[in-house]
Amino acid sequence: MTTPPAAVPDRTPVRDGGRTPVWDPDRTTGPRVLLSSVSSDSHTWNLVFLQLLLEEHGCDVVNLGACVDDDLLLGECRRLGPDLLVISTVNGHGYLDGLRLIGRLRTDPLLAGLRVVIGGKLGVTPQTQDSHARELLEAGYDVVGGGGDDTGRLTRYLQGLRDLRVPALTGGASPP
Ligand code: B12
Repeated sequence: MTTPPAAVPDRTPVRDGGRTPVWDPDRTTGPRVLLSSVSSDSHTWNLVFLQLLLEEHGCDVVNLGACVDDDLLLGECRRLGPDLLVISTVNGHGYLDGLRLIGRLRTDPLLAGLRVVIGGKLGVTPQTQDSHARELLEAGYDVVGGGGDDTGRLTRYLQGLRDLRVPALTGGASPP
């Protein structure tokens, strides 16, 4: 007799009338992460990579995609109320876009306390990566990843967010 495979929670965000996705409270189990790029950046594989990485670490991800205008991003943060916002940017303008964005987030009464991480290729030369990262941290980001594949900082930060949601019951067992 073969053992049936363990039930895997369905983490797919549901659609809100065909528009952008929303989290279904019955299916959300991990930290809710809103993933986005900045307004100038059209790269997308970075976002695909990060979505998979975040999901592998138990997060429920809504991915807004590339070239996301600041107003749209702030609106989605207010509407969805994520536990964490992750910004990915690689086109070299991330430093400037990122500074503008965090300024708006930290001065918005509803979003000032939101956890925000940014990473990717922040500027156009590797030499300025560290100074850009310092400035972004001082401007209000909680974590800044930079210099290419710097996902370790993000995954270490995620460890601390693990307990933000109650784990879903996947079997028939009663809770103790
Ligand atoms: C494919 C590509 C494109 C495609 C994108 C197609 C698509 N659908 O995505 C096209 C042709 C459209 C494109 C356009 C441009 N591109 Co381009 N592109 C690339 C290329 C070759 C690969 C990018 C990629 O897909 N990588 C795969 C993903 C998985 O890796 P990644 O993006 O590097 O992300 C990793 C890390 O950065 C990190 N990371 C990313 N985000 C985050 C976030 C956090 C929080 C953390 C912790 C880590 C993290 O983790 C990821 C995995 O390791 C790179 C060069 C290269 N080899 O990297 C140039 C590159 C990114 N492009 C570049 C440029 C300049 C442009 C253009 C401005 C060119 C132009 N003059 O028009 C435009 C951008 C237009 C715009 N408005 O943004 C530059 C950026 C320069 C810089 N930052 O120093 C690069 C580096 C090429 C170069 N060496 O000059 N590009």
